[in-house]
Amino acid sequence: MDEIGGTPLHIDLRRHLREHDEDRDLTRLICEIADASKYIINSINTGDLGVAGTSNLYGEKQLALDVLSDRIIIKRLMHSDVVANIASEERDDIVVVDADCEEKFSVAFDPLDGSSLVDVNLAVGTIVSIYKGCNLLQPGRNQVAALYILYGPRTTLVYSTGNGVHEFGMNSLMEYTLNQENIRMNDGPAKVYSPGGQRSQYSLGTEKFTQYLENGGAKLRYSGGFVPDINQVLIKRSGLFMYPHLKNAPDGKLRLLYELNPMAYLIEQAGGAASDGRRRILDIRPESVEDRAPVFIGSKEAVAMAERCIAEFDA
Ligand code: FDP
Repeated sequence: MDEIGGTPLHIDLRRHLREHDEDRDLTRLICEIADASKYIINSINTGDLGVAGTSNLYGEKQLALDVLSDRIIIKRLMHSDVVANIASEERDDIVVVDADCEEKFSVAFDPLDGSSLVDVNLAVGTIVSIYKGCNLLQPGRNQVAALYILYGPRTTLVYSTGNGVHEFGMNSLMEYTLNQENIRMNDGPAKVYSPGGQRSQYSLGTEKFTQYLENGGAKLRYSGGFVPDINQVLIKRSGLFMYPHLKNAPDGKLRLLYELNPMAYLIEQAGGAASDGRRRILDIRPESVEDRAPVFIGSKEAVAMAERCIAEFDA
């Protein structure tokens, strides 16, 4: 951070993107999403928490806040002039903004992940995945950027465009200023773990892996929200989140396009790993926007051990 006369000159998100020579349109797109988050925060703080009366593709009840957050982001994306196709976890169909798409970006996003936590006032977040061109159904390794915004006691934004992972905090003027750049995860065993799903439904491989984590001294720290749980792994530089394949849900719960790909991109950029238990998340080719996959994500060592346990016990 620059110093002028001893006063730190904070680097805001736009300046950070510019200084990293990011494509002008990509800078614009990321800043539009950052701007949209200000309205989402306002809605979280003041909005209607009641059920909207509609359900999404997966038959889940939508809270009014999900619908609102989706509309806020879609509107910004549609008017950004740099977006071709949009997939939102809250919509059944892809929104085509511009058929002339080669030079534009396509965006998949979960406007308010962890919405079942809204009524109990726990942390929730927005997750965004960005591709160049029109195609949203391609392996996550082709993403050109990913980011999440965590609405916790503080609001933070974490992004990567393939040149490291950077964290920003929202200040009192509602600007995102740099907290830390080039976040790198530590080598070594996971210090915390966040296990999604019911343990009675775990496969033998996942059960053995859980025992390995516990015997290694990892502490259970599960918030119930994917964004805060991943943020914990990243900011603590160590840890493991899983939502594994379950006996009653072989594909787990989380969605590849909206949740797993962007988080896998960010965690890999920070030196971690993400696997469905057998393959790298970013190598999975999605067949539809609804695809789900099991996930083991975080410290490399722990993810490798999860794969070993699954190969040995879940054959
Ligand atoms: P939610 O249903 O509240 O939106 O994929 C969404 C998610 O929350 C994640 O944020 C969270 O990690 C997971 O589901 C929690 O699932 P369980 O309800 O099965 O614990």
